Amino acid sequence: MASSLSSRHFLSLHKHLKITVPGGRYVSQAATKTKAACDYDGPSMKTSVPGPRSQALTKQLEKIQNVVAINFFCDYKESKGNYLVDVDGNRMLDIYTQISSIPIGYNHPALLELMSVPNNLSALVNRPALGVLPPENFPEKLTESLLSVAPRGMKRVQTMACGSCSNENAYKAMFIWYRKKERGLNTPTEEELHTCMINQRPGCPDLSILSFTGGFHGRTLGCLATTHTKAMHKLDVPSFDWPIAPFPKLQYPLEEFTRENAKEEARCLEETEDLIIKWKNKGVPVAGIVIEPIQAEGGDNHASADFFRKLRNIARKHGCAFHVDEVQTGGGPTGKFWAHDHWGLEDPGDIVSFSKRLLTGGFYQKDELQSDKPYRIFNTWMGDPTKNLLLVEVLNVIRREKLLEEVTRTGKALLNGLYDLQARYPGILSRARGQGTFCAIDFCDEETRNSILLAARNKGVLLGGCGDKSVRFRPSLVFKEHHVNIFLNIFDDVLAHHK
Ligand code: PSZ
Repeated sequence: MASSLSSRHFLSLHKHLKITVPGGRYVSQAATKTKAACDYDGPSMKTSVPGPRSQALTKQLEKIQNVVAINFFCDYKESKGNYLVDVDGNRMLDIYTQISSIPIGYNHPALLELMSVPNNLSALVNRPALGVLPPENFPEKLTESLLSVAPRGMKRVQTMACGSCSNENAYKAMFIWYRKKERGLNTPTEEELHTCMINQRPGCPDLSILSFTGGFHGRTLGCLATTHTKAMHKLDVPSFDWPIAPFPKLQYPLEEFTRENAKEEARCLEETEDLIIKWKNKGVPVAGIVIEPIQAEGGDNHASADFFRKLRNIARKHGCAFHVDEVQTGGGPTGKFWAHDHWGLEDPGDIVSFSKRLLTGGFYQKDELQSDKPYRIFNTWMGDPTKNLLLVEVLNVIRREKLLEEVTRTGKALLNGLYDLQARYPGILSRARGQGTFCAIDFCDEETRNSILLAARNKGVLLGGCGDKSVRFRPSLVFKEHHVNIFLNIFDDVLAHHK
């Protein structure tokens, strides 16, 4: 499919992109020498993906596990910067980064150096039960890492192993907080202590967490009750009858549809408040509201800062805890460290959960959400202190290299590039959207999306799908404008040759 717009039009759309004509090639600027040392200079493909070695390994693993989701096998030693290398020697520009969880590229020298310090070896080989026997430097490393980027109004953080278990425990913290409020200074009754042991009321009270259509908060039992992305994730698993409010369905670009979008958001907020009242009247009050600042798995759905500010007020008004799930948005991809920083609130939430780019899972909480008794929010590992060591270095690199500013700049180039492609392939692409490099674009249908993703991968660009027919961009924070141009050129070729 050839470009339907003239090259001149193409140029005038986005002047700041360095584009040459004819053919609308996006020019890749050479990386500076220091950067090149921790990055390759482009994709390099030897076989189609998965190649023969990956296929052989998949057969081997098939005897041990379900392998249907395996894409290919990786050579993590050879991977570097923005490039993931596979076991067949293919080097791909990685714009998906292990489902959005590599903060500063593969094998960053600062992290390799840290792990080569002999003193850190004992931390690697002796994984502690952090809730009972933490190492000496644990408070110091938490202060240098997670607390140094704590959301406004939060001074307490609890680490956990993964995103799901962070949310699962955060929900428990909200329920415990809610019952503490209701009980006041009274101690639990004998009846409560007895009935909770047999999963009955009043010890196991009727309380709920309000979530949103299209939300994703994990796959463990409690989290799954608030996850509403794919039926296959939920089928056959018993769940709670908790309220599910509509997440706004906005039109993009957001700036062009402010009036329509504001109306849609007002409708969703009104329905949310109605549900809170309805569940209270049913005797199942909403203890907490959980929401992603940008719905990721659900298809990269955005809502305005105004929507979140109003929702936060609704939570406060009805005495519900407000849980911001930053598992996928946290750690800088939107151009601010937390996506909720874009809301401009002094009091953005009562709980903020994280994982992925933060390397360790966990959640920040307001003082009053902290449980009063030991072992109520607890498990064996409660995180992994080696991840805190690494996170200190990751945060140093983010600050030193001003990576959040870089993300904002790169994100603009990426989104403008997507607008260009969408204008040139209107039959295939639509709804380009994003904040920072946290971008997405829709395809005409799922089949086309999937076939273009595979074709792009064979040309050395690794991307992920989300929602029904979207492609999402989740590069690491060291993804620069010249990487955007490499992507745009390859994607343009793939689109031009489609069908
Ligand atoms: O298919 C899956 O299970 C996937 S693919 C991407 C995710 C899960 N994301 C995880 C995630 C998330 O995006 C948000 C907003 N909240 C919670 C989670 C759960 O984190 P993990 O996967 O670490 O349990």
